[in-house]
Amino acid sequence: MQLYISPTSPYARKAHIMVLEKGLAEKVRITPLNPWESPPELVDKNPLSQVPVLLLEDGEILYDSRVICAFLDEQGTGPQLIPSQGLQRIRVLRMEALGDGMTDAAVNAFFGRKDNGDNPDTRAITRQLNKIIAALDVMQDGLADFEGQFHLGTIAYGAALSYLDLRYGDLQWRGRVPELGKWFDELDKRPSMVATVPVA
Ligand SMILES: N[C@@H](CCC(=O)N[C@@H](CS)C(=O)NCC(=O)O)C(=O)O
Repeated sequence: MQLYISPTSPYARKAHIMVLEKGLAEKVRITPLNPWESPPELVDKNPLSQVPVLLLEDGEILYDSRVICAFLDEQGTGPQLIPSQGLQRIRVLRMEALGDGMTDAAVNAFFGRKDNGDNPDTRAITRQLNKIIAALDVMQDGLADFEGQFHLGTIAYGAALSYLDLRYGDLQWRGRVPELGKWFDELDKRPSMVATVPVA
């Protein structure tokens, strides 16, 4: 299999972490590229020109990190990272939605700032930053429910929080949610996290 990523993408990082945690490193070739340049190699596989994309052995193509993570959880040898059923499953998927949603807001704000140079749309950017802050509060409020666990929900939180460190050092999010910060700093020591640290 072949996994297309970009080294800074938190969505692609979720998929890459799943590969490592499921013991699939030998079976998946990691291919970094820049999705923002719409390389034909990527657009041929995903009309949205987004990473991650997973190319299967039989030529089938999967895109969107949620689809890819669900697929990878059924492969390999590592522990199951998405519960099969019930409220447990739904709660993990809701955590994934919140982590990904916080990433969406962070990516939008980052490019809103970068692409508009001296003339950023501050109202739109503030709206995205407010989403990030509200999401941080909800993550910390739910800490007792997921502390000590490891699954796709915590992977999504980890990828999103790490992206804040990468793009929003000035936000100093740990000052607002210190308990969440401590939890993340422990998670961040996991070999699959260390092996996938984003490189700007
Ligand atoms: N919902 C998608 C989002 C993927 C996404 O937005 N990836 C970004 C990288 S951070 C990308 O490839 N952007 C390029 C573009 O939108 O043109 C997922 O979870 O995979």
